[in-house]
Amino acid sequence: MKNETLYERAQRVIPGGVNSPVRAFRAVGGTPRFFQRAAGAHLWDAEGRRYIDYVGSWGPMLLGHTHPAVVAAVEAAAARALSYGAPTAEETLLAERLCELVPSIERVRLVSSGTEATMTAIRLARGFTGRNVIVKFEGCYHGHADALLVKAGSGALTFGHPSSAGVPAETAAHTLVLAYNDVDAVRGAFERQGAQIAGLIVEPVAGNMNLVLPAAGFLEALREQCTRCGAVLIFDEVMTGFRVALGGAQARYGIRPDLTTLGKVIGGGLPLAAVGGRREIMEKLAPLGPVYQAGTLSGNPLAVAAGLATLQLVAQPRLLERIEATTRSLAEGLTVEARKASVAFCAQSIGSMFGVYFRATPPQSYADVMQCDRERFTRFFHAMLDAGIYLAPSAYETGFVSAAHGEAEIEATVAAAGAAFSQLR
Ligand code: KE4
Repeated sequence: MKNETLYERAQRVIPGGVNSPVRAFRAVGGTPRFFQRAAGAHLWDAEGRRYIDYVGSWGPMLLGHTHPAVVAAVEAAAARALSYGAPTAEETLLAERLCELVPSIERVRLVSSGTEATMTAIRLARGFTGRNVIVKFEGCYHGHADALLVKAGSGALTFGHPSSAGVPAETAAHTLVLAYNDVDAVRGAFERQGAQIAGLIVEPVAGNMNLVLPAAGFLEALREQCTRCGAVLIFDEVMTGFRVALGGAQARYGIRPDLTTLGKVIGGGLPLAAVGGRREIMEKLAPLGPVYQAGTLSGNPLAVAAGLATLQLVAQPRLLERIEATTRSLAEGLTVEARKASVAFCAQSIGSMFGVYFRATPPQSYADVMQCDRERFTRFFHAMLDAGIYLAPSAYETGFVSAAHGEAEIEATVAAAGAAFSQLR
């Protein structure tokens, strides 16, 4: 069946025809691809067309699609039960594994989405400190909890305004939005309002305004200011966890946050996320403490089985290093092709994440990202899609490479990019 037909039918019953906005291709135009099957580095759409996949379900598919060991683990779990709504030994095994792989996590609560994890982290920071103000950064996305759907206020230090309808101004007023990588702005905010700040949440490597790396000293400044003022430092590693390094960006940059949120990879493609960190903060959570949080399907046995199988494979020696090398060769190959075509373009990678930018140098800030040539990205995106390369349908998303991407996939992608760049001149 044609993608267009499926899209028309979907729009009759699902808002925008999709269950998550970015899937609708609104940023790039055209018809979303409806997929029917995936294996390794590849996807097949409803028309039977094959694509090399660089979205990877927005991060979870680090091992590649339908890895046999993960599928077998889910099948075995499903044969026993689909859900209990009661504790299982396997949830403890996964919790122990997360504490082992991410040492800043002393206690961890499993939930079903990254949004739930960050929403809980915010509530914990407020419950632990008795304060209300939350600091976040422009261009960082932490899911769609009200407190985090906030854009920068008019002045650098004025409180936020809702970035979505349906979020009360009173809610947004407790959120302060600063510029990513702006250490002076962070120091200023903590100088003025440090005693009111409950917590600061950050993507330690930003992946939701395209890929933006932390500037030297930025993460250290966040740690220093939160420690000085007794605010909770929250690393949102839903995307960076196990992609930037086995222990997450916190391991790569040597910063110990107070709370960490995880998701995506730890569920291996099934709905599973987590919030964890310092014992004295986490033990504020019900049923031990006064901060309420709950979930019917939290720790679902199929998702936990997928997560345990995934993490066991991800922790294999040199696997992440190999994927990092593949990702680096992709970024380098794309850059060489753009230079041959004299197109203003650059690419960079960290771990198994990569960013492509239609500007001369990698962006250091949200403002830099906004200067990227979106029109050229859109033409590039469609040329690559027509060539069977599935990139994220937005100039403001990060690309993901998996263990299943090999030389053949990288060579085919770089060749397709060479042809696409030549059309852009
Ligand atoms: P979910 O609620 O979508 O599971 O996670 C929210 C979230 C939290 N924190 C970070 C750093 C995230 O990247 C995300 C979700 N990422 C987007 C991709 N940019 C998910 C894709 C989508 O919204 O459909």
